[in-house]
Amino acid sequence: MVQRDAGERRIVILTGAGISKESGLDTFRCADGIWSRVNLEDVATPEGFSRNPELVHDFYNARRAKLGDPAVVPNAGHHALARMEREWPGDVLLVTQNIDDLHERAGSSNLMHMHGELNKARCAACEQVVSWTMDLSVSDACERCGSVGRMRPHVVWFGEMPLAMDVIYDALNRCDLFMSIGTSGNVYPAAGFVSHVRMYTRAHTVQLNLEPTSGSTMFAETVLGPATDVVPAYVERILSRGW
Ligand code: BJW
Repeated sequence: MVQRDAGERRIVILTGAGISKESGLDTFRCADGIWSRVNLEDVATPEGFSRNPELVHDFYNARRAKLGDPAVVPNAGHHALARMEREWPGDVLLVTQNIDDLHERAGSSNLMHMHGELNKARCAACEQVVSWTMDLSVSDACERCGSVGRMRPHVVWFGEMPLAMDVIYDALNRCDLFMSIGTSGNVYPAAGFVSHVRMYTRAHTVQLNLEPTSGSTMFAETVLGPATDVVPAYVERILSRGW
């Protein structure tokens, strides 16, 4: 195999709810996680939104308000990934399943929100996406087409197509290192990225997570621990001596 120097070596990083846990945001599938309190079919499917849009708005309004809490700030894991993007000489693409904006606030800019963004809303009638930091309600009107009651959170629910998949698969196909951080690997297509990378590239694959997951054996390397410890340490290792 032709070895490429560091300036040509590409990194793709996938993050999930675990990286934001120590910033005060809940994960989904931990014992005290979001799905232990609400029924995902009610709040995270298009059918749930059609049945009861007020309930879905309440759910996302509460999470948007929590994200706006001054105590919720990026942690050492987010900052380490921003450092990786700044200091690694090759391409670094950060793909997050999270709808929070903690990666941006830490300074990451080459970033794809594959499950959408909490601080945006979308008109279901005309598909216009707008910045939205207040509560959303069924009486809000679209500023572009004027439809009332069609504004929804700009998030990807079960049965909907995740965003930017062409850009993401293109990066996965060309990467030399794939890192998966703070995700249980329960939700596809993100859960399938590691097997895709192993099938189509010779990239090194590493999982950084609090605990083993059902997909841990798919990774060449697993590092267990809280994101605020293991992510800065791993980034330091990559920047000082590669993988
Ligand atoms: C720490 C830590 C610390 C804790 N430090 N770590 C079979 C094959 C392929 C697809 C499917 C299939 N069967 C069904 C599907 C489709 C479905 C799916 O995957 N279902 C599964 C339940 C099986 N997928 C979809 O529908 C997706 N779309 C799709 O496939 O499109 C193609 C298509 C469309 C239509 C027809 C046919 C094909 C869309 C998925 C949308 C997911 N949406 C959600 C909610 C919206 C956003 C929001 O409200 O926030 O996204 S669900 C929820 O799960 C959220 C998350 O982004 C996502 C992933 O969760 P994540 O991040 O992994 O969190 P957790 O809680 O699960 O894990 C946290 C981890 O962190 C744990 O492991 C902890 O240990 C760890 N941790 N503290 C480090 N301090």
